Amino acid sequence: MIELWGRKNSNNVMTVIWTMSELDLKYQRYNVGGSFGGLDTEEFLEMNPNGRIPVIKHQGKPLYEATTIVRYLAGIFGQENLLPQDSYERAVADQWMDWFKSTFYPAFHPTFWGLIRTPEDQRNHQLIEESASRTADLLSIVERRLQTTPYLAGDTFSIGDIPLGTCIYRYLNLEISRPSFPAIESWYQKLENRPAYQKHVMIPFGRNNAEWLELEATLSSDD
Ligand SMILES: N[C@@H](CCC(=O)N[C@@H](CS)C(=O)NCC(=O)O)C(=O)O
Repeated sequence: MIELWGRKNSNNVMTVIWTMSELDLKYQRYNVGGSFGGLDTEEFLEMNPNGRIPVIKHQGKPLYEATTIVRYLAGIFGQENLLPQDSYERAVADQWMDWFKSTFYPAFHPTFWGLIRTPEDQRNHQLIEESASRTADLLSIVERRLQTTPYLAGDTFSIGDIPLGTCIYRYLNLEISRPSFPAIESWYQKLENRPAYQKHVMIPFGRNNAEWLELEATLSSDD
């Protein structure tokens, strides 16, 4: 049985839960992080000295970094569905995961954090605007890619779609102005049809920090 540490409203945790659900894996999840705390205990820091979620333990061995966990689980359990068999296509899936982490997420994070995780009177509006504008620029790269292939790595859904897929739900459901991205919308509709995405990613996050915290308080440790 795989163990997973992390509150399920964290996008990095969702990335792992969505993957495990696509792979039909059984797991035990512990609610830690955010208002649940628990990231600064000796026991947790021994698994992840960064004090961050998600962390998994598989066969008693800990692993952290969401995309690393996704690659690991897909490598063991996802040969036929999540992991492209063609070496080039597999590398393209990896490329989009790395791009998400190194380029997209740092650009998008201030938008989400500013609007949803920061009380209104403490918001840095200029930072939010710059982040939203940079995010839209980066999504135009994704838009061009998805005009040529149905999924990021090619013809089929793969691990390459998962990290950006978690954030795209949030991006498209934030109260911000967005350029039109028809190819991204059509990719998102395909994700929306996946039961694992509906259950684990399409989770309401509220319209502000107060609503976020209210929703977080209702999160159970059941999946
Ligand atoms: N690079 C790490 C980032 C992990 C991370 O920053 N996780 C956030 C949640 S998305 C966290 O632990 N925040 C502290 C908290 O939840 O209390 C990864 O990709 O897994």
